[in-house]
Amino acid sequence: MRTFFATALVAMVSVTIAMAGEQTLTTKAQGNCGSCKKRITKAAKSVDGVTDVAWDKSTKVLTVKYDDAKAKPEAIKKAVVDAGHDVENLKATTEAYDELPDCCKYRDGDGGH
Ligand SMILES: [Cu+2]
Repeated sequence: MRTFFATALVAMVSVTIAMAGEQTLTTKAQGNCGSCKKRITKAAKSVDGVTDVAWDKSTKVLTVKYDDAKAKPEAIKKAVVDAGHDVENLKATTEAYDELPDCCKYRDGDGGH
């Protein structure tokens, strides 16, 4: 019985270690269309340690899986903001925003769709 518990404990600890590195960041990123999606995804993926990125055009929800030993949520958000897309609590600079094609301008009063 003692061996069983020891084995179970070792198994649990191993699983915890294996999962420790992977984190999920969920935030919102502003955008309109398929090219926004590409741009946002590409920006987030450019951060070292990011393993998976998903962005939903209609809900604006950005989900990023990353290895927290390499990537930090702030760095991921900054990469997206630098590409011109506002995220929760962080705005793109006017310069970065102005770089966006007209169809991708998501701020009010900028035309867009
Ligand atoms: Cu767009």
